[in-house]
Parts: sequence; structure tokens; C-alpha cells
Amino acid sequence: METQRLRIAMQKSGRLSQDSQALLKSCGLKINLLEQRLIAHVENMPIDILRVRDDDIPGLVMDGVVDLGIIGENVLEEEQLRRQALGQAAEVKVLKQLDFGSCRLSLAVPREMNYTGAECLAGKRIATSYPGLLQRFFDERGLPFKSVMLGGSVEVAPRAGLADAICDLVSTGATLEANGLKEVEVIYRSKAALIQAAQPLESSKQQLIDKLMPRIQGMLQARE
Ligand code: PRT
Ligand code: ZN
Repeated sequence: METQRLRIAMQKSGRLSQDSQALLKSCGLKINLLEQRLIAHVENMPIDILRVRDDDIPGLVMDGVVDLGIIGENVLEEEQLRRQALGQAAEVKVLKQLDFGSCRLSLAVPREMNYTGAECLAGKRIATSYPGLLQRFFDERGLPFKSVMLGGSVEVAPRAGLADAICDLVSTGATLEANGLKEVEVIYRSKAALIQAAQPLESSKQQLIDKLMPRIQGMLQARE
């Protein structure tokens, strides 16, 4: 196994894939991602790209299985909260916040509800895929609530009678609107970020990262 190749994890297919790939290409990495393979070798640099579910990326970086990752801050923060609750190591270095993947994690309630503040939801059932971030929001306010964990289709939970409210990602708000819901609190604002394992890397890998960072920085500035 060639351990000296830098390993970068990115989302295989989803909202972050195209932009992640474009960012790496703009830094001069020659990547051929046409094949449906887990690992893509960068042709012109000692780098391997791992293409995985976005949810797996924070853990892979925290455990040092890969050296860098491109991930939504929402997913990173949620995994950190989950690991911290279990007393597990959850450190990563955030090298750079990126300019894509913008969204917010928000509380939403049925349109007809007379919402006057988070207290309205005290003791209520709230469906979410982000139990850690939701818990933190309610803990900070000293309010009790019941978490309903759903991996997907969170927005249909109130109509299906599974929950009184939801806590889900929003970008345009069209999904909430289509499901008769209204956004009432933003609990977390997120963008994609480039993260690095907390453990020190072999010097050749670190030198490569140090060479790539100004290019990424330059790219981001150019399109500001
Ligand atoms: O398969 P894999 O696990 O890798 O992908 P995924 O389905 O878990 O994630 P994906 O591709 O949907 O999202 C990846 C990341 O993109 C998220 O973790 C966020 O950081 C970011 N992102 C940005 C979003 C959105 N915008 C977004 N709008 N992620 C999800 N949504 C969904 C939201 O959950 C809701 O269903 O889009 C809907 C709301 O959109 P609007 O425009 O109707 O408000
Ligand atoms: Zn996911």
C-alpha cells in the first residue's frame, strides 16, 4: 500500500460532489472520476481521491484514515457532537471554509401554527436527521423536547403525524413551502469546508498540502 500518497475524501454523488471536484481540478489536480470507483488516483500528483457518502467523511478524517476531506460544516459539527457525547476523539483542523454548499439548519412548524418562540415547542416531538445540533439548541434554552430521528423525508413527518415540528436543512425554502411548513428558527448556518486530520502528517504530505492551500485560497478570492 502506498501510504505516502495524500488521501482526500469527497462526496461521491450529491450536492457537494460537483463543486468539490471542480475545486480540486482548479488546483491543478488531474482527476479521472468517470469510473464508478471508490478511489481515483490523481495522475500528476501523489494524491488519491476517495469518493464516499458525505456522512462518512468527518469520521474518516477524525480517525486519520484520510488526510483531508471536503464536507458540509453541518455534517462535521453533528459528527463532532455525536463523538463528544460518547467520549471519543473528534478533533479536526478546519483549513478553509469554502464558497459552496450553503444552507441552514432550521426549525419549521406547520404553517397554521401560531409560533411565538422556541418555548412553543417545549415538550413537542421534533423530527430531524441532526439530533446533536437540535439537542444543543434546546439545551442552551433549557427547554425539553422529544427527538424523532429520521434519516430522510423529514419534511413529511408533521403531515404524517410523526412529529409536531421539524429541524432540517433549508436552502431556498421551497421544500418547506411545498409541505405546508414555515421556517421559524435558524439553528445553524453551514457551508462546505476543507478539513484536515488533527494528527501530524508525514512531512511530504504536509508539504503538498502547504503547496495546495495558496491555490485554493487564490481560487476562492478570484470568484468572490
Ligand atoms: O448520499 P450522501 O449521504 O452522500 O448525500 P446526502 O443525501 O446525505 O446529502 P446531500 O447531497 O443532499 O447534501 C450534502 C450537503 O449539501 C449537506 O450536508 C449540506 O451541507 C449541503 N446542502 C446545501 C444541502 C442543501 N443545501 C439542501 N437544500 N443539503 C440538503 N438540502 C436538502 C434539504 O435536506 C431539503 O430536503 O434540500 C431540501 C431543501 O432545499 P430547499 O431549496 O427546498 O430549501
Ligand atoms: Zn449523507
